[in-house]
Amino acid sequence: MTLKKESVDPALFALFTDLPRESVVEVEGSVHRSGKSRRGVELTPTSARVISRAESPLPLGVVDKVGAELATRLDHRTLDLRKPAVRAIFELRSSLLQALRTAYLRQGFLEVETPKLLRQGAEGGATLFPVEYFDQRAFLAQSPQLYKQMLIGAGLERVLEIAPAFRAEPSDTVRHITEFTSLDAEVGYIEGADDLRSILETVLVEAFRQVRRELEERGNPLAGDVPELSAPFPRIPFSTAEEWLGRPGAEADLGTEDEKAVGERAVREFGSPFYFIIDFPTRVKIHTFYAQRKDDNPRLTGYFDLDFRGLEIASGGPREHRYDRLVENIRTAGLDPALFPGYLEAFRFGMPPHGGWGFGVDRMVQMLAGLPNIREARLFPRDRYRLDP
Ligand code: AMO
Repeated sequence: MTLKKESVDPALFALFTDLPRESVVEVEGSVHRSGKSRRGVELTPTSARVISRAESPLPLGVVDKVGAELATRLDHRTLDLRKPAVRAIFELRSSLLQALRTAYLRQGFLEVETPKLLRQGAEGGATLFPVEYFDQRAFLAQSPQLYKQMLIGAGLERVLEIAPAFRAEPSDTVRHITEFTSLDAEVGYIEGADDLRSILETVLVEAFRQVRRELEERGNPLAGDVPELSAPFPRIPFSTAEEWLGRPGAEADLGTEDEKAVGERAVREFGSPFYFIIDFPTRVKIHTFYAQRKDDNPRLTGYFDLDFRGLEIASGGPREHRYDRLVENIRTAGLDPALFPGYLEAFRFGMPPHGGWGFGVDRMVQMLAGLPNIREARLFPRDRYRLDP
């Protein structure tokens, strides 16, 4: 809009100069081409109506170059989201979700929704959120793990769920939040973990191509950050990762710094942003009672992580589909099989070999958009301290 004092009605000129930034106005006027404006057109107003006058001062600048602290930005998120650079992240997120969904459906997956109010968790007691459920105690779902497996027992063969998952993560890190979006897949009649990995690769190669194309069409500045992928992704045995870390045979899970160090080496050696860490030892996955142990080497599971440039994005593997061994695994994990009646029943009346994975959408957006903190990848993030807005 051009506001030259000499070409605009004085009352209108006064209205605009007095109007606080970010107010909503309806303007009428004449539009003409202009080489000076960014959009190539300028508007000379003839009348204006203030629809919503913004309060002043703003708690957070929208057009200012000066960066605000993340906490301030999240406290005033509706203003923060007006910034084009922030909006670009959520265009990427929307495009990624859509592209992943399309790619999975093309592979024959059925999209499902499972309960988020549960009697029992699947991912360990430490991160369960209890909920008062009338006169019973329930928990928020940490993952759809048990239900996606039950649906394989129901004969659905390939299921996909994109839904919130809740974890009472007490630690304040840049890669953990208490409410995240998990993309879960489960596949029946598999022969081994490679069947799972090859579906995951195919889906990601296709989805990334689509996201990049869409963002380019929209002129989104993040388009160039979406890499062209090629399958297969490198596979690094867990034991090799431990050798790289200088602690062969330690059989301890990889911490944040370990993942980063392995990531640097993997990307350098293989030149692929994605790589699998395969064959996790049983000792590392002991709490994951549903993970199948290898028959020929019970010290190993066929479990894998999928990492992207040093951050775990997904994890999964073949499940234990044999009832007796599953019950034994539940006991070994220190749990009572009686806590899982509905789940275990699904294994008593015909359950094919199956497996799947959980994929963290927020971490993927964080990495693609180059965000230092996972909170920036969600519109209204939740963490140990943040419940508002
Ligand atoms: P896991 O616990 O490894 O596996 O979770 C799968 C993926 O979900 C993401 N994720 C998180 N993202 C943000 N904040 C968190 N607090 C958080 N916790 C997990 C990560 C992780 O790789 N049931 C299994 C999956 C399976 O075997 O199918 C599971 O939940 O990106």
